[in-house]
This record gives sequence, structure tokens and C-alpha cells, in this order.
Amino acid sequence: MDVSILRLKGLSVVDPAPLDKVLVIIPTYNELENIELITSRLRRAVPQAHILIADDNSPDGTGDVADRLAEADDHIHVMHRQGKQGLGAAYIAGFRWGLDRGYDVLVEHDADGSHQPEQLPLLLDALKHADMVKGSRYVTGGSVVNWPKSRELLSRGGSLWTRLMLGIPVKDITGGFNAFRAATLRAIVDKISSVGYNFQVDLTWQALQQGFTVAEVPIEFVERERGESKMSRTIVVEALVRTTAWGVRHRVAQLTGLATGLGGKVQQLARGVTSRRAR
Ligand SMILES: Nc1nc2c(ncn2[C@@H]2O[C@H](COP(=O)(O)OP(=O)(O)OP(=O)(O)O)[C@@H](O)[C@H]2O)c(=O)[nH]1
Ligand SMILES: [Mg+2]
Repeated sequence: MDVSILRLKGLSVVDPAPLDKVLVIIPTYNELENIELITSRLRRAVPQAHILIADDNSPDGTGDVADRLAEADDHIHVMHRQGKQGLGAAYIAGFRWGLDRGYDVLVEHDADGSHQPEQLPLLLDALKHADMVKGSRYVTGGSVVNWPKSRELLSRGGSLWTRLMLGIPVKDITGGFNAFRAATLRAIVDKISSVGYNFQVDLTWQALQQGFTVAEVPIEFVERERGESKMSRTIVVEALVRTTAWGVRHRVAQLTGLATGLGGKVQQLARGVTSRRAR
């Protein structure tokens, strides 16, 4: 078990809505080598949570393994999708599935081990005091393990560019280990149009624009050890073009006095975290 200590002194509960029914959504495309390990780690780390595997008809048979896992465990569910349509589309379908079934909390979680199930309790804890919680590599206490310098530079550069363009103090805006209250997602899910990397920026940007509180908590992000990355040049270009367009629109609105302000608030909860990895 991971030990995570987060002091939330001074933060108030934003919403008394229950946070008991948790759905962790795992989008998969060719994650045969990872899916079993990640689901068993999740089941151990947060036993009450349900898991939805959203598989895009992976050619390597990930969907069949997911079916087998679901048969053996009533906390595991599978959504079979027609073909590879991008991680954003899989998440949106998963969010709608979870909202329709009355889950209180919905979580984004990659299959490749980059997001550590043992750190999920930290995000769920912080959600008592926020509307959306981002696992953050770039707040104090956060870290990246085994990334080549070039990849870290791309990620940090992308985050900085987005922060400057949109004028929001989120340190790790492209981070994909996120937890939402159902009410937050319900308010933003129809507004999300990005499919690739920028999907994470889109969710955070929409949440802030709708006046929700976004908290960042430190995580240790681990480079995938097995299977192939689906990151591509197209995904990076999509992110760059879109955030720049939003930023320009936002800045023009500010200059012409038409900007409504963000309404939302960002909190960085960056103290007192220790973590131990379980494998
Ligand atoms: N359903 C579905 N899942 C996808 C798709 N593309 C990626 N994924 C999943 O989304 C998660 C993140 O994808 P990764 O390939 O790890 O992408 P990444 O984390 O941006 O890249 P790396 O850091 O290099 O691993 C993994 O669980 C993938 O299997 C897709 O088109 N459909
Ligand atoms: Mg990955």
C-alpha cells in the first residue's frame, strides 16, 4: 500500500454531495501486457471503486482479457467500441456511461502504469475540497520517473505555453490522471471537442470557465514499461493549435472588455506527500 499524507488545512468542503460511488475509467488500445496488472493494482488500492475499461477494439485482444476480468469481478465493466477513435472519445463515452449509472466520482486513469493506482486515494481525498482534482507532475512533491529529457521538455513546454496562452495558474494542465465530481463533468462534458492530448487541457479549461475549483495534487508519474505509446505528432499539433486559438480568443475578449472572467479557482496542494510504489 502506498502511504500518502496530504494536509488540507484551511480548505473548505465545496459541496456536500456524496463521493462514495467511484468509477475509474481506463481507455485501452493494445494494452494486453498492462491491463491485468493495472486493474488488480486498482482493485487493491481502492477496493470500493468500480472500473470501466473502454477498449477501441484493440487488435492485440485487450478487449477479450477485459471481458474475462469483468466476468470474474463485478466491480469491473467493459465498453467495447468499434475502432480506434482517440483517447478523448473513449473517455467521453466512459463519462456518459458513468453519469447515466449514478456514479458520484469519475476518474481518468491510463492503462500503462504511468498513473499509479496507489496514489488515487490522494486524489479522492482532495476531491472533498474541490470540483476537479488533477494529479500533477509539476507541483512541489510531484515527479516524473524514466522520461527522456526530450519528452519532459515537450511536456513542460506544452504546459507552460498553455498556461501563458490561457492565463491560468495550472502547473500540469496536460496531465491525464484526473478525478471529477459528477456535477462538474455533467456541466462540461458536452463542451469538450478535443480528441488527443489536448483533451486534458480542454477538460480543465472548461471546468475553470464554468467556475469550478480545480486542485492539483502531486503525483509520481512513471514512464510506461510495456506496450507502445500512442503519442503522435498530430496529437501535439492539435494541442498547440487549439490552445493558441483559445488563448488568442481569450486575450482579445479581455482587451475588448468582453471577457467574463474565469470564475474558477486553482489550488495547488503541494505539501507533505510521500509515496511508495507497489508493483
Ligand atoms: N480506447 C482508446 N484508448 C486509447 C487510445 N489511444 C490511447 N489510448 C489509451 O490511453 C492511455 C494513454 O495512452 P498512451 O499511449 O500511454 O499515451 P501517452 O500516455 O500520451 O503517451 P506515453 O506517455 O508515451 O505513454 C492508454 O491507456 C492507452 O491505451 C484510443 O484511440 N482509444
Ligand atoms: Mg502513457
